[in-house]
Amino acid sequence: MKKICIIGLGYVGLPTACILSLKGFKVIGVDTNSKLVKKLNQVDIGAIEPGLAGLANATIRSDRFIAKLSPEEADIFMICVATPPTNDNKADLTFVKDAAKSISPYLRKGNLVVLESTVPPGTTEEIVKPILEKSGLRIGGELHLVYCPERVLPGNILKELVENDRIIGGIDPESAELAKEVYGSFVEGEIYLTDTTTAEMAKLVENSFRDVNIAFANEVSRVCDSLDLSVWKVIELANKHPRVSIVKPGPGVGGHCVAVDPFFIVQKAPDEAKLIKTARWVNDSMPDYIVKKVERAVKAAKIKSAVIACLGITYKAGTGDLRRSPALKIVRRLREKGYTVRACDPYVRNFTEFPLFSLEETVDGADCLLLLVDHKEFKEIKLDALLKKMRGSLIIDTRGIWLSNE
Ligand code: SAJ
Repeated sequence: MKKICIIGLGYVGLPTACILSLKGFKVIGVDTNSKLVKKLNQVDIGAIEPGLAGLANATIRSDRFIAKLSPEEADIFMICVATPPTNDNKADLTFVKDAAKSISPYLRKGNLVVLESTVPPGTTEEIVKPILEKSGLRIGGELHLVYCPERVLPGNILKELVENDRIIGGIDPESAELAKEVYGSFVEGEIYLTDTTTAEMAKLVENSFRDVNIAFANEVSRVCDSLDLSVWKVIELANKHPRVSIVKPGPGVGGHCVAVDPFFIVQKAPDEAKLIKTARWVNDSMPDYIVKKVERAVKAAKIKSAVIACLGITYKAGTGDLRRSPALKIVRRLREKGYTVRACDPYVRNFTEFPLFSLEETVDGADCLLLLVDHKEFKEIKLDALLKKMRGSLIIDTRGIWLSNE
């Protein structure tokens, strides 16, 4: 039985650990978060991702997956740690470097090291490789090294981990082939082999593509507002063209991937990545734009001491994840501006920053209904029913769940 040591048990490392242990590998999961390690080994893990907690608890019980605070010898090492942006939107590679250093003493001839974390192009070759070389092993030959970016969509991770195609960038072709065998044990999609830097760039380009497309939709939305047109109608009609497929505008882009990764391209090629940088600006400025839209609407309706009902605070539909949530930013700013703001979200638990209400309490007596997240629970509600409970009739539907049908 091959042994895999996975460094970082976050939203990618943990499901990957579970799936690999299901496929017959002996998995050692390593994380510096002692609470998480303890909870995992006590079969008591909770997770936002649907199905993950149950799967983790079941695999821990099977004894083929144990969680630890530090690495140990293995056949394969996978680095799945976070690469958060710094204050000036550069990739903070501290966790990647620490992970590479932490496995170095345990590396043996013939081992495979995989980096999955999202990183600027060149990181595997220029940063990880020199750290691993300190083990005394020759990279490519004695120690195999690849970059294999994760591609899973939060909210659908367990399915996408298995079904999505994967890219493996090898430091040499032999490393890539070895990694293909490992990923081939659970990936049902195609596996494409390339070099490390191309694979790193492909990952960043995927999320930048999404960001630029959403920025285009958001810009169209702002233009339509200025021309007093319904963006939903305009996009619906434009999308009838056989080669046009505009995504949905919204209150901005959140989460820890699409809102961050494009900056890693800008970091590497600031003079060339103009469109990518502008898209980030467009999407990051959406929360402020929505707040101004609310202010304008309230002023135009001559409402004094407006009560604003905010539906949803998560970064996107169907999750309780609040990271970089544009909806949460909007609620915070409206509160700072002195409005009476009531917010609800059926997916958020243990939130302490401000009180959350039930949907009924949120809309009861409100002047303005501000839809921020297109959770299915909100989509199922009839707008008329909500309006009856309100004092006023202002509606700002940033996700088009009601207004797109007008
Ligand atoms: N959003 C819109 N309009 C849309 C689609 C999304 O405003 O039409 C917003 C969402 O509300 C959210 C943000 O964009 O705030 C990002 O959501 P998302 O569902 O597009 O993506 P993430 O961040 O949850 O996951 C992305 C995925 N990347 C792509 O689809 C290219 C996923 O496959 C990646 O694995 C993940 O980033 C990652 O970890 O990099």
